[in-house]
Amino acid sequence: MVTDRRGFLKSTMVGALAATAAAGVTRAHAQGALKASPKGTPVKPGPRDVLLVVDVQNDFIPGGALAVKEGDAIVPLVNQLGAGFEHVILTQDWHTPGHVSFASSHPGKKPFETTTLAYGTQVLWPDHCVQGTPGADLHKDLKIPHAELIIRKGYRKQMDSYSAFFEADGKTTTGLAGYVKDRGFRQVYLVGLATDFCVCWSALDARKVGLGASVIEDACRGIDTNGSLGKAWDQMAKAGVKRIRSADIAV
Ligand code: VGL
Ligand code: ZN
Repeated sequence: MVTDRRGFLKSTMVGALAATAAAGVTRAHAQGALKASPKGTPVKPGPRDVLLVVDVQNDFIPGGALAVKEGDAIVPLVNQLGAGFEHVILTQDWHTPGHVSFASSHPGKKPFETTTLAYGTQVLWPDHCVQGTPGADLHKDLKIPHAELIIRKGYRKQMDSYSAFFEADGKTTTGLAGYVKDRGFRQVYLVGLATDFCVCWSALDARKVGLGASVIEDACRGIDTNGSLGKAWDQMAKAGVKRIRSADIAV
């Protein structure tokens, strides 16, 4: 898809159009975005759109317990996008000490290995985002004061929750689907960490509860363990999750 867009941009680089496209690309670069939308007009978020900012927490930032490469690089862009949305929801990974998703809770297991639990395969992680610890705090530079809700997840000791909507059994609800429905939101735009886990699972579940879902690619970063990032994009594409860039949003 990205390749197609590049092809499209190249093929339209003529005359006045070239000037317009070039200006768009320069502007996007200055903002840390990668490419303007080939479809032209960026979309302005409306009252039924909500930005879901996933797990922008210290433990997922370089230096943190489960650092995502360049995790901090998205923060200015996430702030900028946040300012363009009337409605913003933040999520926080929020585990108990000794959580079942921690490798340290499984003798003989190392981080990034897997184990089988009642609800399926669980990737085992370094201890991270333990409730009330600095690693679980939102990144200090994240500035979206008008965010309306912070939803915490993964607080049941025996069950993980990548998704902001349903925990790892696919049934236990976090309450977010009900909240979003009550508020009348129809379309969720996702940014944050990590693309291939909490962002992906949240986007898939958004589709399951009947919402439109768009992942803003350049405002996310992935972990990519055992091919997880490629798999995540495939799954999202199949589920009708749109893969867009920040330049596609008018903020
Ligand atoms: C996440 C692994 C474990 C995430 C959370 O936020 O993507 N990944 N816990
Ligand atoms: Zn976690």
